[in-house]
Amino acid sequence: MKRENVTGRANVEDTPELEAYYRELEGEALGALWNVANEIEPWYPQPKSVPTLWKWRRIEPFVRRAPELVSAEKAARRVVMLVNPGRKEWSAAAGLLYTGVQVMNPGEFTSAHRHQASALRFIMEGRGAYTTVDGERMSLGARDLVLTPNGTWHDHGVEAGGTQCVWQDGLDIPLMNSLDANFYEVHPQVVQTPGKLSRENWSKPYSPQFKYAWDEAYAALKKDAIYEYRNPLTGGPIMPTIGAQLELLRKGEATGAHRHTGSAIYQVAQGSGWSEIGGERFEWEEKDIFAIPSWAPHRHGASEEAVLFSFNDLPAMRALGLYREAPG
Ligand code: GTQ
Repeated sequence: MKRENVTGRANVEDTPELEAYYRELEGEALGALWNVANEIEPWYPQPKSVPTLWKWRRIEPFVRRAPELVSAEKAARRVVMLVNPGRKEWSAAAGLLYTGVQVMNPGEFTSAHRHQASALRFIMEGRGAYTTVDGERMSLGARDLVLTPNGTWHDHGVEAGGTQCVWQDGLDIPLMNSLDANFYEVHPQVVQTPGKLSRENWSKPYSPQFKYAWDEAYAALKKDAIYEYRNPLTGGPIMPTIGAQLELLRKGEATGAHRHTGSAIYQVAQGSGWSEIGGERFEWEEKDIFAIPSWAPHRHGASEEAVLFSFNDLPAMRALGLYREAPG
C-alpha cells in the first residue's frame, strides 16, 4: 500500500490519459470522487463565509437613500441586504442565515405574505412601527424583537403619525434554499385585518409569543448577563431553526474564546467593544452588525458596557444532531 493512502486522502497526479478520462466523465454527468474528496469531506467545517463587520455608519447612507429611490410598495420589501463576500450566491450574511436592514417611512406598509423561511425583526430606531402576524397586530419600539415564524402571515408598516423606522430582518432563507424547501405565498388581502389570534392547544413548532419587549428582556439580562429569547411553553428556542439572545458585557470584560458549528449574526444593541473572530479583530459600536461563521473561534470584549443582540441557526444544528462546541 502506498504511504499516501494511509491518510485516506486522495493524492493522484494528472496524466494525459486521466485528463481525457475526466473530460469524458463530465460529458456523461459523472465525476471522479478522488478529485474532490478532500474538498467535499473536509477534516472540519470550511465555511465559505468570512468573519464580517458591517459598520452602521457605512450602511446608514444606503438605508436612508433607499426610500428616495424606490417606494415601499414597488420594492415589496425595501431592504438593504448584508451579503457575506463568500456567500453572495446565497444572499447569506453567514452560513445559512440571511440578514438585512429594512426602512419604512410613516404611512408606508408592506403587503401581507408568508413563507417557509422563519423570520425575526430587531427594531433599530423609530416610532410607530407595527407588525401583524397571523392577524395579531403588535406595536414595536426600539430594540423590541418580533417573530414572524415559518408559515405565518405577516405585514409590517409605520403608522402615519410615526417617524422613519429602521429594523434588522433575520431569516433562514439560505437554509430553506439549501434544503430546497422554500415556499412563498401572497395573502388575499393587501394587509391583514387585525383580530385576536387563538392560542388554545398550541401545537405549532414555534413560540406562541411573537413580541419580546426590550424593557423586559433588558431587565432579565441585567440579572444574568445572558438572556435567551425562549418559547414560554417549552423553554426551548423561539423558532425551530432560529434562536436569539442578548449578551451583557460589562466595561473591560472579555469572554473566553470558543467555537461551535452553526453561524450567528450580531447587532450591537448598546455600547461599544470588540470581537475576535477567526483570528481577526473587529471594533464595534452601537448598531454595527457582524457575522460569525460556523466553527470560527470567537470572543467579545467591551470598552464600555455593551449589549449584543444575536440570532443563530443553532436550533437547526441541534435538531439534526450536528451541534459541536470546542474551546477556541
Ligand atoms: O419581511 O418577510 O429582509 O420575506 C427578506 C425577505 C424580509 C419579510 C427580508 C422577507 C422579509
